[in-house]
Order: sequence, then structure tokens, then C-alpha cells
Amino acid sequence: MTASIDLSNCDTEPIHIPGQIQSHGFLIAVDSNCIIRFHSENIADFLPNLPPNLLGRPINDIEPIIGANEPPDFINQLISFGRSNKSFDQTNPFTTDLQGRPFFLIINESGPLYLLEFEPAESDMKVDLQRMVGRSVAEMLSDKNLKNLLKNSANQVKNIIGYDRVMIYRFARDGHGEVVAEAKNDELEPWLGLHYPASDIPKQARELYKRNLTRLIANVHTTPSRIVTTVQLSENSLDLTHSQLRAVSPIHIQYLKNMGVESSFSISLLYKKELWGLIACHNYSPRFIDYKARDSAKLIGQILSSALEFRQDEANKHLQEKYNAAVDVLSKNMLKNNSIEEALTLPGNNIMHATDATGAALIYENTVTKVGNTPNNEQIQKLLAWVKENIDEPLYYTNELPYIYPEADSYKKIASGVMILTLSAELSEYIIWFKPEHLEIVQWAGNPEKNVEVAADGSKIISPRNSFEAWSQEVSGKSEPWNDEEIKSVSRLRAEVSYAITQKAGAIRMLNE
Ligand code: BLA
Repeated sequence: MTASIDLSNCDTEPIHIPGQIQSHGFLIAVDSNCIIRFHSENIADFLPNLPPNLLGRPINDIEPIIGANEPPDFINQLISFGRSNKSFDQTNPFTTDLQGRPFFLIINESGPLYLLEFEPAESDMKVDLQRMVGRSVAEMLSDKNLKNLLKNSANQVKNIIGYDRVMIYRFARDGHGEVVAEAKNDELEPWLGLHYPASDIPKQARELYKRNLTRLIANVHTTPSRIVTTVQLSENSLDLTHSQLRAVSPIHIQYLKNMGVESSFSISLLYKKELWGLIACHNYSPRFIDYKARDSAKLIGQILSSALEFRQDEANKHLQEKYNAAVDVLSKNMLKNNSIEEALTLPGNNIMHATDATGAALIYENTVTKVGNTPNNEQIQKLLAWVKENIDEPLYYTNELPYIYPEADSYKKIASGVMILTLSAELSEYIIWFKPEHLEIVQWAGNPEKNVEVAADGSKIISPRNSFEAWSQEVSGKSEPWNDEEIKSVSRLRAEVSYAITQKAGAIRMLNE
């Protein structure tokens, strides 16, 4: 099924139904009557004494083998309990004994079926998780500053799970991502500040990470185990969205191998139910952390998510207040000042401050008045001629002007983003805001020639380093997007300017009468 997936169509790979699992555990799927409908082929590696032909048998037949010390019918009881509570959170993980080894049984729903996943109940982490998480949370939240909060969180996750590199990876509105905090072993080169294109974590993967908040890839070198069934549907149809053992997309396995990463673990960070980012952890040797350890990491992620949500709301409020204050001063000055033009373009507080633009121009009564960093008058006039021809909306904005209006390519460093407010199309009166190209030149630490990954046919190999290059090309000619608060602020300014113009027109009429 994955044969036709290549770098250009990653987001079509059905990664929730891979038809196989990672082989550090095994899976059985039963229907609502507890009849075995699917199981992974590797079940015999864990349980050599199984009866033949498991498919179609009631789970009770093998209960003495998968739960030697449990009461008969324990799986049925666990499922009934979860079903009546509409959640398996209370019983996951259920500790059981397999061949004298402790295992965790984790139950989740998959459509009308129930996934029973068994994985070793042993991490290489000999720590008191509960104590550690408590301490970590206190440490994490000790600093109100966003940058420090993120850095502390990366440090604490590294403390708890001990991976070689822990990054906080934040998604931007256009889907690309940036490493915004990092805790790593000293010998590793830093990736802090690097940006990656949206396609590195395709859409369907993000959807899964919103629903299943941790993702362990224990060992990129193991062979996945196929899931077998007699169900009439294709074996690939067992939905593993909520599975712990879901096998990994071969493309992503290759990506990890290209980086030398042998195990990865990620924890979702949500903001108002959307994926804000991931805590992405890499280990340069295989690594298995058990369900309880993953659950502790998930808790850290949830606490960080709520701290982020609170701060994001504060930040939006702060932006809104800042723009509001600027527009208040502008409207006061317009009413006070004889000239609208002067009131809007005074140094200190002018139209630019109603947004986070780095330049703005007022085109009013046949005069162009510029503030901050802007294209020259001729370029502005040409842009306006294009606007007249092509744009109908009274408020138009883009963060990739050179792609829509190629003339702008020559001044993209000043104006990859524009927001254009038409005051009067008839009189050709406008306010334009400009934002520069957002290409930050971030240098790789260490030798840039090291690890240049080129395949035998000369093509680039997928890895964060090459992705970073790809991202740099992708964002050429693009600015930071215009945020909702900026759009609201400019709409408010439009109302204030209209009001001031009407007031003045009224005053002039009265003088003439
Ligand atoms: C998944 N890609 C992921 C994940 C991360 C990244 C963090 C989550 C799974 C995990 O924790 O390993 C990407 N990892 C990164 C990035 C950095 C990093 C950007 O460390 C930067 C520091 N990936 C590609 C391309 C495709 C692709 C081109 O680069 C598709 C053709 C696919 N990535 C891909 C898929 C998944 C994925 C399918 C889902 C894997 C899964 O959960 O099964």
C-alpha cells in the first residue's frame, strides 16, 4: 500500500492503517463478544504455548496464558468496565504476567473492535516517576517568560525520560515548524532556531498526534510484525489511530535513519484543541520507555499545553491592547490636527503602530507619505495601479506578494507582506502596510559540509538538515503572516479615519456657509 508514496505525496499515506505493528509488543483485536478477529504475527514470539488458529476463538481460550494470575474472564470485565465508563483511562495500563515477565495490557477502541496491546512493563528508567514529575512541574512553571518556560520544559522532559536530544518544535500558521527550545547532550550540534517545511510532518500525522498524544518509535532497525485476520475486509483496515504499537511510515523511518536517530518519542502540545507543537525526543541508540513513563511525559505535555494556552491568550490580549492604544492616539490626533495626513504619519505614533508592520505609506490627496521601511514612490504607485486593476476587497492582505505580483520580487526584503486598505478607490486614497521577507539566516553549528546527504542518484536525502534548506527556499519572498489582531486593528482604524474625514468635511462646509 505504501509503494506509491514518495516525497511529493506524503500526506496521502494512510498511516493509521499500516497493517503492522512495532515488534516490541504484540496486539490482539477482539470484537464486542470478545472473539479474536485480528492479531499480530509476532504473538508466538512472546507466547510459545498458544493453541493454533487463534482467529475466531474467544479470548477466554487464551486467558490463562495472557493473564496467569488473573481471574477468568478478566479481559471481558476490563472491556465492559471501559465501555460503561466510555474510557479505558482508569484501567490502562493493566499489569499482567506473561511467562514470568510483567507486561502492560493497554486497551483502546478501534471502531467496533477493541485493541489489546501487550508491551513489557519495564523501562530502563529506575526512577520514582511520580516524585520526579511533581518536581519537574514545579521547576517548569517557575519562570513566567515563554522562552524560559519552554527551555525548562525541554530540560525536565530530558531529565525524566533521558533521551539524547529533546526539542520543542512549534508549528507556525502556515504549518512549517521551528525548534524553539532544546535540551541535548553536549556533543550534539544544536538545532535550536532551525525551521522545517510543513511536509516533514504531514497533515494526517498531525491529525493522529492530536488524538493520540504520545508516539514512541522504539527502534528504527526492527522489522515490523504483520497483523493477520480472517475478517473479510483487507487486513490493512484495522484502524490503529489509538494504538500504542502502530508501525511507522517507512518514509519517516528512513528520515530518522538518515539523521542517525534510532529511537524517537514525541509528545503533543495542544492549543485550543489544535496541535501547537511537539516535544520531539531523539535517541541515538534504540530506546524503549514503558507506558507509565510515556504517560508521565504526556502529563508534562498537558501541563505545558495549558501553561502555553494561558500565555498565548495573554500575548494576544497584549497585542490587542498595544494596537488599540496606537489607534486611540491616531484618532485623537486626527480630530485635533488640521491635517489627517500629518496626524497619521507623525514620528512616534503613526499608522505603522496599528500593526507590527515595519513600514507604511499613506496615499491621500495625491500625496504619498511614508513611514518606516517602504518601497520607493514609483514602486508604490505601480503597486497601486496593479491593485486598482486586480483587487476588489477594501482590505486586502498577503504575506507572499512577490508570488502574486512579481514586480515586488525586487523589493521583497522590504515588502514580501502587504496589507492594503482602500480609503477611497475613486480618489485613489489608500493606506499600505509592509512587512519584510521572513527568511532568517540561521547558521548550522559545526562544519556545514559534514553530513551533506546526497543519494547515489544525486538527489537530496530527507533529513532535518536538508529540510532546513528546503524551508529556506520555500519562504523566500514570504513575510510573517498578518495576525487576526492586526486585521481587527486596521478595520478599526478605517472606521476612525472615515469618521475624522466626515467631521472635517462637515467643519469645512460650516465655515463656507
Ligand atoms: C512524523 N516527522 C514526524 C515526526 C516528527 C517529524 C517529529 C513525529 C514522529 C517522531 O517523533 O519521530 C519531523 N523530526 C521532524 C523534524 C525534526 C525532527 C522536522 O526531529 C526537526 C528537528 N517526513 C518527511 C517527508 C515525509 C515525512 C518528506 O520529511 C513524507 C514524504 C513523513 N513524518 C512523515 C510521516 C510521519 C512523520 C508519515 C508520521 C510517522 C508516524 O507516526 O507513523
